[in-house]
Amino acid sequence: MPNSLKAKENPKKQHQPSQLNTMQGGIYIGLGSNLDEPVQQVLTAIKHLQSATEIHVVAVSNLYKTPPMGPQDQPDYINAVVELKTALPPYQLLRFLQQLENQQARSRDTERWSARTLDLDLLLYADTILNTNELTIPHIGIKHRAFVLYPLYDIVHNKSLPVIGQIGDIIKQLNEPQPEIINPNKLDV
Ligand code: A4P
Ligand code: MG
Repeated sequence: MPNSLKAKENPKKQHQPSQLNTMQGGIYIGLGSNLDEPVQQVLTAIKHLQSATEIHVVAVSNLYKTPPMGPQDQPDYINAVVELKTALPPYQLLRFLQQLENQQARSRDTERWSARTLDLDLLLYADTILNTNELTIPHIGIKHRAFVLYPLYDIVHNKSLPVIGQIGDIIKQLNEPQPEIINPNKLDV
């Protein structure tokens, strides 16, 4: 499987080692878009994460073109996963992600799993387990979705993740082909 892209930090924002030490690591965010130039939507969201003061982006996966889960009368998605460190606790991070979705014109008055400009899912927050309406961690879909597992594998490889286990093993059990990797320079999706 392919290597992940190197995280490019915003040169204007540099975290001091002392700040990084106080941030929680092992946090993974799933990004998805299938409206209004999805590749650009995902790249813009990654840039916003990279420039947020409270967030340090550790790694970025490849971008994948994936068939829609849910209603089939919608375009293919672009999906990716980002690994973070952050000073934000889980609910504050969720609210921050929802603000980013809103900034990128995310509409919420639509059918479940319908097309969207940007979806940011909090997949894992270290070894935290939460089961509330507002926030479920680990995200409920991780183990069943090729569009989450393949980009996650780009970043974690064979490392065992808390609560979830080894992504390579889960991918083998899922038995779905690797989605197509989209080079960000190729914008014809
Ligand atoms: N919520 C609970 N836990 C979480 C979490 N871990 N991360 C709550 C993010 N949100 C979480 O989310 C609905 C509610 O889930 C929020 O109010 C939040 O408090 P939403 O983003 O507003 O709505 P949604 O995304 O339409 O709903 P849902 O059920 O979360 O959908 P998914 O699981 O995000 O799936 N096909 C492909 N190929 N690629 C995709 O990325 N994505 C979806 C959406 C459907 N089909 C797809 C893809
Ligand atoms: Mg969602």
